[in-house]
Amino acid sequence: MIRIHHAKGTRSMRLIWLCEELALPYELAPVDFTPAGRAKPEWRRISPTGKVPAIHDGEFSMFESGAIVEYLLERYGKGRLRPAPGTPDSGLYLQWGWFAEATFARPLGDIAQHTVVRPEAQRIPAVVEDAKLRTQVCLDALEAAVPGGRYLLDSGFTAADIMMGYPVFLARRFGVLTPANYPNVNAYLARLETHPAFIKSQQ
Ligand SMILES: N[C@@H](CCC(=O)N[C@@H](CS)C(=O)NCC(=O)O)C(=O)O
Repeated sequence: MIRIHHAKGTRSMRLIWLCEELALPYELAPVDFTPAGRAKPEWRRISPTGKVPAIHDGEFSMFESGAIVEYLLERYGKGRLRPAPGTPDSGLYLQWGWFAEATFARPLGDIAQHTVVRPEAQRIPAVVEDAKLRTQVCLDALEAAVPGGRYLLDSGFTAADIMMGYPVFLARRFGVLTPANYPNVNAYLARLETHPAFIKSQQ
């Protein structure tokens, strides 16, 4: 049984979403997402930097949401939700999955740190303003990639869309994506939100 260490509204939603799409059985282990909870030695043994998510798959445990997505696909995917390795489509799949976490989620992480995660005395408003500009550059890139709200790959929905759903969702939560800007990204998010597996991931 896969155990997903989960806190609502965090990247653990990617793993719930993936397991739901693949119809994999899983259970949720709630994480205490307070600063004290993330610092607890028992949580640091599972996630050394205290971040969410992590999983257990039997006795095996790992952290980093994108790596967990790939591991679950390798182990249980049976070729679903990702193109065949070594193909150009696989290159695009990797490009967008990495972009979602390594590029797009970075400024959003800065906004999160300086609006909700850190104690108020440690928040720097100028960091938030700069991070919003960097988020817009990523939204510009995505706007061009999902005309009419299509999925990232011509072949259809893949786990790259699961990776991307999280920063798009955060961009909306932080008010950088609004109903009035980025029509293609809004249509893309609306499309993702029709997935029953996405709805389950919001628990
Ligand atoms: N690259 C990591 C990022 C993990 C991450 O930053 N998680 C956030 C929640 S979505 C977190 O735990 N933030 C608290 C912190 O930074 O201490 C991943 O994809 O798992």
